[in-house]
Amino acid sequence: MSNPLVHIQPRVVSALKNGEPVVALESTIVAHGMPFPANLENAQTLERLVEEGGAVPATVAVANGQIHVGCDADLMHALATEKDVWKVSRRDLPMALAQGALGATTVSGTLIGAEQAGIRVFATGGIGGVHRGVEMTWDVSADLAELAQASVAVVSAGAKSILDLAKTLEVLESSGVPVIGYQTDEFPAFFVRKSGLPLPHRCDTPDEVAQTMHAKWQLGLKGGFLVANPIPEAASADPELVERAIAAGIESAEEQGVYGKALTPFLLRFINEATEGKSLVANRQLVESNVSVGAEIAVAYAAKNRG
Ligand code: PSU
Ligand code: MN
Repeated sequence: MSNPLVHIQPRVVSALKNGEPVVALESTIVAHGMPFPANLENAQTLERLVEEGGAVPATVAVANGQIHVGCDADLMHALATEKDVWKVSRRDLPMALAQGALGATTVSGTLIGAEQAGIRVFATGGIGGVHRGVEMTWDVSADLAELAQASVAVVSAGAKSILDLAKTLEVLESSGVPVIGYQTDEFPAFFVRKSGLPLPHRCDTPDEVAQTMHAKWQLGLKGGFLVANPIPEAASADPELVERAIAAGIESAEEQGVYGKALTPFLLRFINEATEGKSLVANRQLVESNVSVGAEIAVAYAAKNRG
């Protein structure tokens, strides 16, 4: 039942066929989330961490008219270095495929690739959500709608406070996406472990998460999970430094008239520069932590499905 528009790497195909754990990774983080060469090093480290955790990595991207579930070294290098790599969310996917564009998938685009392939776990840094000032802009990331329909658990460090975190949680509740605090009772705020926003659900082990995934999908409920894993204590950034950078970034975006799909990459770049790379170090460490947790969850879920 393979779809000609979805190219799944052979080792991913065989892992899925054998019920072995696979972890999807996004490529927007490579093309638009970090500068070169940190982005390429990070992508390679993440794939290695998935392997060390006993799972098969599958970085999702778009190239030559297909969604690639699993990127080879050449494609990864192109994503990390080429100018004009498309940022591909659900909206952009048809045009990117039709035009044979080189595209980096956001959380929403990656969820589509993961679901097409049958991958149940996806690890990333931070998801998109409801932007601050939504009353004026109506800017709500397609990531939230996709989380409501793709049956995949996304491990992230919560979301950056470039977003309105409280409203982001409200939308997730409305659309029935469980947000699971991983070893925490609070929604983490990306660079920092706490946001002050309590979460109703908490799991302390990969097994508990796997059990919850199993319960949702065995019941036949469609849609995903957000597993919120706080940044490791030692990596967490100075909250004031970050908050100042974010506020300045939002102001600068307004002044320059940056909006729509350009806004998030603009803010990510702005914050990296304003914190003189401090945020980039924290960013890399938190993604690594999420990927390791993602591999553990994928292993636990695969074991549950076999047993
Ligand atoms: N937030 C981050 N890092 C990221 C992104 C968001 O802290 O790299 C990326 C992800 O790919 C996410 C996308 O899916 O930005 C959301 O973009 P938008 O806000 O345009 O939906
Ligand atoms: Mn948006």
